[in-house]
Amino acid sequence: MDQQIQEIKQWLYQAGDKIKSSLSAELSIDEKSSRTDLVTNMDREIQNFLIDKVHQNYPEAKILAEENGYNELTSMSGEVFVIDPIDGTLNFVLEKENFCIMVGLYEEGRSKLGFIYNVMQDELYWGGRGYGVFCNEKQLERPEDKALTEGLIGMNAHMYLHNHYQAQAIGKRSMGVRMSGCAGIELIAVIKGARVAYLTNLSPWDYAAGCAILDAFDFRYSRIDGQSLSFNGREHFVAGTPKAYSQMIGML
Ligand code: 2AM
Ligand code: CA
Repeated sequence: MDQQIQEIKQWLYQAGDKIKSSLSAELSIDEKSSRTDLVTNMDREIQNFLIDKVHQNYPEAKILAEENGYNELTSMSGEVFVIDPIDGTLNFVLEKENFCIMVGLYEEGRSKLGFIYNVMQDELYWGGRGYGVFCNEKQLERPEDKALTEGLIGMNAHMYLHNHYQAQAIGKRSMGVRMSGCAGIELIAVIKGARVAYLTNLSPWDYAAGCAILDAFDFRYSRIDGQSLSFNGREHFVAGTPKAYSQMIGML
């Protein structure tokens, strides 16, 4: 297992180096469902790189990933690598920072390991049940179980603007609302104790790695109705410290 962790960390550092060395080159950008839903040549290149690594090292494993027709699986049985090659593609294109590479490893639908690499900060957060949580080589303490009223909440801008699921009342009850445009960065903030919760609308590759890390701390996450995530299509998503999560589920 330790060898597996080192191996996957190396894939992510290598993928990050590819992105960093491409930053001065011109990007090829395509629209997917709308003018704000983009895919670049780097999303595709990084996904292909990570898929090749999985195929070479884990030929039996299944892959669920955002681009190139890998975005659906009929079931989460067996060993599954869930990959988001660039999480926060709009930030990548417009800011050249505040984006992550994410890999989650699941076995029979249960989280095993999660990796979220904030490339420009050179911070690789990883962990899993029984392993604890680390940033690069440094082990992190489990953050204090703070209530919603005691901390900041990350939120999806669209949900806050349109007050979906009482998002504005939830924001008011917290110490303040924050929006980064990158699910990985929001989930890292919860893992570090910088925020107490995250309320949004996500696809499986946006939440798989973060949820595996949250499991190491026994923090909570689910669909907004409290049901388990399906790993199939976009879902309204809530995560947080046990206290903040229960308060939010009571309000949603
Ligand atoms: P992505 O960059 O990998 O698409 C932005 O609020 C966050 O939500 C990002 O992590 C983004 O991931 C995710 N997201 C998922 N589906 C989205 C969509 N259709 N439009 C915008 N962001 C989306
Ligand atoms: Ca993505």
